Amino acid sequence: MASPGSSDLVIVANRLPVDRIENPDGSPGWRTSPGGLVSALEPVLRANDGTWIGWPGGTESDLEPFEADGMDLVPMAMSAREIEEFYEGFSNATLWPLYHDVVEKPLFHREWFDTYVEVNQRFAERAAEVAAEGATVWVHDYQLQLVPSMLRELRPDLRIGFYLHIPFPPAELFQQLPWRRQLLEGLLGADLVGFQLSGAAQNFVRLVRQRVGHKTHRDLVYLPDGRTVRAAAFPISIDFNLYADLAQTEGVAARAEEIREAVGNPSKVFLGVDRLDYTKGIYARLRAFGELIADGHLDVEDAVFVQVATPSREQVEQYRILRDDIERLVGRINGDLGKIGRPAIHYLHASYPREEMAALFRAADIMVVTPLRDGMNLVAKEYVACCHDDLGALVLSEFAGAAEELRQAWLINPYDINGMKSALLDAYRTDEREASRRMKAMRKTVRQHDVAAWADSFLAELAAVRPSHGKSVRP
Ligand code: GDG
Repeated sequence: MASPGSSDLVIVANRLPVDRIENPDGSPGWRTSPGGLVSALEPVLRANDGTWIGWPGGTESDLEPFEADGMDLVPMAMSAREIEEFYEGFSNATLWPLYHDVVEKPLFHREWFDTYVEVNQRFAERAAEVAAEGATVWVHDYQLQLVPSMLRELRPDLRIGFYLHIPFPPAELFQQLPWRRQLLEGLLGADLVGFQLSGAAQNFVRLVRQRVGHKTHRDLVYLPDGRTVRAAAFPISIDFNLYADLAQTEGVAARAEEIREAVGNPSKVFLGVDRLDYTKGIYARLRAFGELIADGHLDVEDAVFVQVATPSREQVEQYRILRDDIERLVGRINGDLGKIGRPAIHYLHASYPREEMAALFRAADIMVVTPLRDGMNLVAKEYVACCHDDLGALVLSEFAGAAEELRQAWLINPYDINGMKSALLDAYRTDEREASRRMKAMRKTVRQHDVAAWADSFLAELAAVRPSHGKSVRP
């Protein structure tokens, strides 16, 4: 057993919550990158001598642990080859498409998996050094599925939780993976395996029964060594108050007005905000909007679509192809249907500060979220939180995890273009009473189930598995 460190709570994630910046004196520094996960975990990390282990981006080596915003951060170096094979390769060109319904063909390369094993081993070793005796270690996401079992091997005294942010596929798809058994066994190193939805937890338990041969009962897996592993759903959320408050600031209100003005003050603004990813259904949604204009149901003087596509994974080939496809489509729709000063679609390939996002949400009458498959989709919840006057309509794919909670959205099947067109039109034509009835209900749901509640419930459940084992984490 490795000798223990001093942290009672260790977060292990592919990325550290920081970005490289240049200090005023020219020296390199760090800035914490705000995100839901950080804001939810920061208070628990502080209360428990917590440490966050992850890759800070880039290929710098010789990085020393440092503190940022009161959090202890342990940077993991990544070589150019590891970025290519572990991150862009196995994580984002094998697992990502496989876990998202194979909407793109997953690529299977043996050397990518070997590098995935190496990188996971290094993360596990670092966590084993940092964690105190009996500490809680919470491992995040698909890049690190082998870490739980590797870590348990090194430190059987730890309480280990794992959370998957993306969907967990049905057995019929997961089975394709040449390394299916290794991944299942990797996850079984945890005491608690958390998923966005209960269907994913059920997929996992069924696969463990079929492929690894362990006994299972409901959400429990019984291991031969007497340990049990629980698989359950913990739908992730956002910091509701942060978005609700931000949307009501004067600056954001004024900027929202400016945005509406800039797009020609149409009667309705449609909005899409996504990482430029083939799972997000951007192409189909823009096609549906374009057809509504071509059919004469919508007029460019009256309705405009703003699509923010945040640059993402630009080194992965499928992402480059997707970008070209979408840009060709936007060009064609605007070329065929736009007028001088009145493009049908305002397309922005860029990323913006959070205030600008809040202003866009506030400026939008109809938020269009149409993924082909999505673990949760936080954008849908952020929009709801920003609709401070209860107005605004959400068109939401049934295949986003968020659809299980946001039942009052206009739910659509993103593969059904006609269905999507009629939902867009319905949302466009809805009266204020109906929009407000739906939005009120959704705001109540997101307010009650915010990201702090998510983190608390996961950690409480983790503490409840094997209560006599390990220290407990203070809320
Ligand atoms: C994965 C799962 C699951 C986007 N562009 C900008 C920006 N964003 C922010 C959004 C939102 C986040 O990034 C994206 O989260 P999503 O949930 O929508 O999607 P993924 O990135 O695919 O996240 C997903 C999530 O993990 C959490 O478990 O919900 O299903 O796929 O917060 O607002 N933020 C800023 N500028 C941008 O340009 N500031």
